[in-house]
Amino acid sequence: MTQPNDTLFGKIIRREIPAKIVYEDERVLGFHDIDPKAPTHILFIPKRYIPTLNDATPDQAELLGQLMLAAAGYAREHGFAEEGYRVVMNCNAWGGQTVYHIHLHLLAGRQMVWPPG
Ligand code: IU
Repeated sequence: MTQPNDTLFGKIIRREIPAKIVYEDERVLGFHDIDPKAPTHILFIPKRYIPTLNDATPDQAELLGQLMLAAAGYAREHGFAEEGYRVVMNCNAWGGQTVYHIHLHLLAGRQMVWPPG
C-alpha cells in the first residue's frame, strides 16, 4: 500500500495549500521556498512520495535525475547558468532536513560559500 503523504509538500502537490509554482511536468513540481536563503530559492520535488534520499530506490533513478534537470533548466532559463548556482538535497536531521518529502533546493543569485554550515 502506498504511504499517505501528509507532509507540507504533499499538501502543495494536492493544491490543498498554496505555493508559488514555477515549474510543473508529469512527475516534478517546482515552487518558491517560503523562506528564501538566496535571491532565488526554488524547491523541486517529485510528485511521487519519497520521504528522504535514504528511501530512494534504483527504479527512481530517472525521477531523481529529472529533479536535477528541472533545476538546471530553470537556472538556464533565468540566466544563472554562466555565473553559477547551487543545488542541495538535505537528508535527515544532521543533513538539515525539516520536510520529509525529498526536495532539491536550487539556490542562485549570490556568491555561495563552501563549506556550507
Ligand atoms: P529542508 O531541506 O527540509 O530543510 O528544506 C525545507 C524547506 O522548505 C526550507 O527551505 C523551508 O524554508 C521550506 N518551507 C517552505 O517552502 N514552505 C513552508 O511552508 C515551510 C518550509 I514550514
